[in-house]
Amino acid sequence: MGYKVAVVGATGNVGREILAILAEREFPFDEIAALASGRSAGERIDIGDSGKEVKVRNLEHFDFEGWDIALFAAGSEVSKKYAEKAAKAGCTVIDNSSLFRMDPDVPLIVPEVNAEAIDGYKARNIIANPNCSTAQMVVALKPLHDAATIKRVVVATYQSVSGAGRAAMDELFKQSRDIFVGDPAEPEQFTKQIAFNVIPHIDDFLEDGSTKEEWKMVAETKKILGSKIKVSATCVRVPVFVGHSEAVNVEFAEEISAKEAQKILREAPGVMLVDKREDGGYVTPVECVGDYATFVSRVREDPTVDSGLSLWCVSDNLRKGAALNAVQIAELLGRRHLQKA
Ligand code: 11C
Repeated sequence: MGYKVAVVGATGNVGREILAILAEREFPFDEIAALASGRSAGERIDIGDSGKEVKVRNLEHFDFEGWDIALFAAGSEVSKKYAEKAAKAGCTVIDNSSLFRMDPDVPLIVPEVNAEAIDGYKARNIIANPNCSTAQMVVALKPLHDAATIKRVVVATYQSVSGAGRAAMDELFKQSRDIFVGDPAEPEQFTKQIAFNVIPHIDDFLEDGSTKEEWKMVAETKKILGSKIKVSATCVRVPVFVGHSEAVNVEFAEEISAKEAQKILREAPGVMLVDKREDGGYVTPVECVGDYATFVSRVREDPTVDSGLSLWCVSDNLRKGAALNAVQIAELLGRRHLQKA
């Protein structure tokens, strides 16, 4: 007997990846409900490359009772309206939005990093998935934190447009073409031209001059790795379709050399170290698309502090940053709490 799994936002970037990954990883489901707004209801949608498809159902009229797990990937507004309803009906919610992440009664989980924290999910029957930029960074940092205790992280991100949704991907495509052929290219999804440019602004501005995306990286990293870690983040949108990159500088309490860090990262769960210190001996976003790993490259000592390292990490933001992590949470939930005979 398998699980009855609902995917909310099934027609979006992350929803489609969730369906693909459920199939790829042979998640033991008996039935999948692909849920979306009334506009998409009735369409047929592929369950990845499995050869199976499912009819999209209208979320508004869906009854979550009798369903085991709901993976929400339709943004905070939809989660606000339906996640608690699903959780109260007995269906455990794994939510991709930022809505519940900082709720003390909702575990924020990256399975390679803080699997044990999932045990607190029963308070609300909801588990939160972190922001994509946070997820890949904590996968890379956790084994180094265990080895030498991280004091401070300074990170600059290079985030792909897929993080902003399908319309943002279309805008990068269309704008690139328009600029190439000399047509006017007005920004719609972004505040400035994204093609052949970079934009140091993701999500809303906060009073202190940082953005909400930067705040998420700070607050979520503390919740997952420990509140003593100081984080300073600058989040930047770049003209890449899929794959977020991060330049990370880390200061440690104890000594750790680049060689030791490479050895640790080579063995770390969820990490793929590609660090050849030669032309092309590092990973770029186009190479990580469709993969599960967080790729780490360019590990080197930072001589400006007592014990510091700099590194580069790259991951598929729609996978480890969202859909894959959500499915891994569902697998963890199944192993620890929702066993099926
Ligand atoms: C982006 N990281 O790249 C965002 C997308 O809090 O889950 C995910 C936003 C979130 O635009």
